Amino acid sequence: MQNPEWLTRQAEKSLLRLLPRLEPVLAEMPDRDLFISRLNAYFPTLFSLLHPLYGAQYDFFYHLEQIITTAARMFAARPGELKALDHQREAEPLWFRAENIMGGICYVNLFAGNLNGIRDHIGYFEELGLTYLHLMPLFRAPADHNDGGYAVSSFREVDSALGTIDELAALAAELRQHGISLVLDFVFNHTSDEHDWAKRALKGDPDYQEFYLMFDERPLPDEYEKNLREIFPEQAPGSFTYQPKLDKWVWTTFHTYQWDLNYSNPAVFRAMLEEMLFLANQGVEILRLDAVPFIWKRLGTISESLPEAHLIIRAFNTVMRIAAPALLFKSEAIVHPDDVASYIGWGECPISYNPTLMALLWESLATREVKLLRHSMVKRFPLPDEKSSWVNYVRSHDDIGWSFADEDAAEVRIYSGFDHRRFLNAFYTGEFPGSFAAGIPFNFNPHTLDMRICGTTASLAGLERALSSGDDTLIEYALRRILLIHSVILSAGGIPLLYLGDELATTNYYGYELEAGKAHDSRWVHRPPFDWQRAELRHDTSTIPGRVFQTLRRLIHVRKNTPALAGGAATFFDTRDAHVLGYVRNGEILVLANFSEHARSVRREAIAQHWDAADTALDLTTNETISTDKILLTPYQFMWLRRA
Ligand code: OTU
Repeated sequence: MQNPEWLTRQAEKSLLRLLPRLEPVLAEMPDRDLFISRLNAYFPTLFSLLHPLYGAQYDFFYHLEQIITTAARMFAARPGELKALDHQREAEPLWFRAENIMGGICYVNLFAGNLNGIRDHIGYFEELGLTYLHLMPLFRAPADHNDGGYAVSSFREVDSALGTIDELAALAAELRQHGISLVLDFVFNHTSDEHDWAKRALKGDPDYQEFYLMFDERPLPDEYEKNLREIFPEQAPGSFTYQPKLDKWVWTTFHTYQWDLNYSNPAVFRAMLEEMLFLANQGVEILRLDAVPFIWKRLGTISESLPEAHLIIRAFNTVMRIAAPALLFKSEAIVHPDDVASYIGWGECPISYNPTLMALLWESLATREVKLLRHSMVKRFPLPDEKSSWVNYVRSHDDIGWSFADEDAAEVRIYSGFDHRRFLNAFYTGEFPGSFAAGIPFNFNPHTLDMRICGTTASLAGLERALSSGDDTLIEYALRRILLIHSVILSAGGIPLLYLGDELATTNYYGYELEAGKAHDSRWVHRPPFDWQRAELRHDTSTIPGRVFQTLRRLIHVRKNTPALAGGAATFFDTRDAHVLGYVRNGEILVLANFSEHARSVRREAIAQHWDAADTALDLTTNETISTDKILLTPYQFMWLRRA
């Protein structure tokens, strides 16, 4: 590590050397002054991030020049409309923390066939109140094996079955006119083995072989593997794949056809920067950075969340501030909560999934106790940086992993995280006696006995089994569980993210077992084709989809019209009832949530320290006024209370 003054001096010198060399690009730029002023402002930071990564290479300055030239060219190509958005976001950088921000996520083909289909359904997004739409990977990818699009063959071409890149840009603009920001994945840890770079590498091009991590012999991969985690032990055991054409082993953290990029090569950083700016210039407002922990490797370590991974993301972010400042990063790290938090911040990823909350909502439904959820949130909900936000969700397109911290569990006298995870897996696969859930296993690892869970929200919450039992009480409980966990993500601080289809209480889709390319991956059980016939029932609250849809819609409406639900802070506290979660938002709204199928009550003494209770309060979720002396909660009831 160089000392800071030395770095500052080197940065100044480098910039002076760089500026004249940029002249050919700058000369064409009508708004060159803006670019230069941003470059002046951010170059020292960028230099201080890139130097520890690449400074020791003899041609560091060459790469620096390439990186800045890329930024300049992509800035020059940025459409005027998006430059206007840049100004707007710079003036209001914390727009994403507002109470009215509401997210939804879907696959283009499964939800609406293609990009034009998505356009046709903008009305549906508006009906729900969405302002943020995450379309899952929609780029060109191998036909059969593509990990649901997470094996990208071109970051510049939309899968031809879905549409074209121009249609994507047009869609982004149209969504924006409707107040909806487009969110896309940036799968930047790896490319598919059909990406042009991989193809060139396979043909023997040494420059492109340097884009990936390749090994001539097995001993080194073996040495690395001593410390690596297997992500898909069933479908893709190990972390390296032999390429007979090259007689080399290629690093493949995920599937054999997903080749990890080599970020120790600055040419990879530059090339991926260009792809990222290309997407920013199509009108994407938020990029979900996929699998952030894995982008840097070092022998003798687990090669996850190494310091260099942070430097790379920060460096990308800094270039965004120069060339496309409207763009924001969202991190996807489903790891120990300390590591999740390590990516969050204005200079790195201002937005992050909150997998700890997600997993512990399910943990609380299984145990009917909120102690681990409450304790973990007291410790971990506060954001490390004011200029950031959680994305709160109840499930995603991926499996559910029990990524809570064992030390948090021990602190609430759950002494074996291992045993607790085994219980949760038994519960959510329905094996545990009395379980309501109909989940299915994902990637059982016989060595570690680790396993994750798949299933739609409705099936995990008990609706599937309740419907087959025909028992009205069980059906009622299942619906209440679905609404309960959504009420938390809608009222805790951060962006609520709804997996589209869950608003209709969609149960598991077993048809995936018959579909080529899906059968081997049980995550497809919770990625059902969107059922538009079922959606028709949403207007009729006497139906199950109608009940869930209209209740969620109402909650979303309340959330969007309650400024006290903005921002990221929530004060979690002990309600003195083991089953009732409680937190206060911005000193104003008291949220209570009963995680059991029994009536519970919370006494005024338990809340008085945390919330200034009057004798009566208004429950914003029902518009009913209640007495705060002793607050009664029916099975699975939740309340958002404001002083009457
Ligand atoms: C992500 O998930 C995506 O969300 C998955 O759909 C992809 O298959 C995968 O990357 C590869 O691109 O392991 O089980 O800590 O846990 O990135 C899902 C991060 C995953 C990983 C996460 C990964």
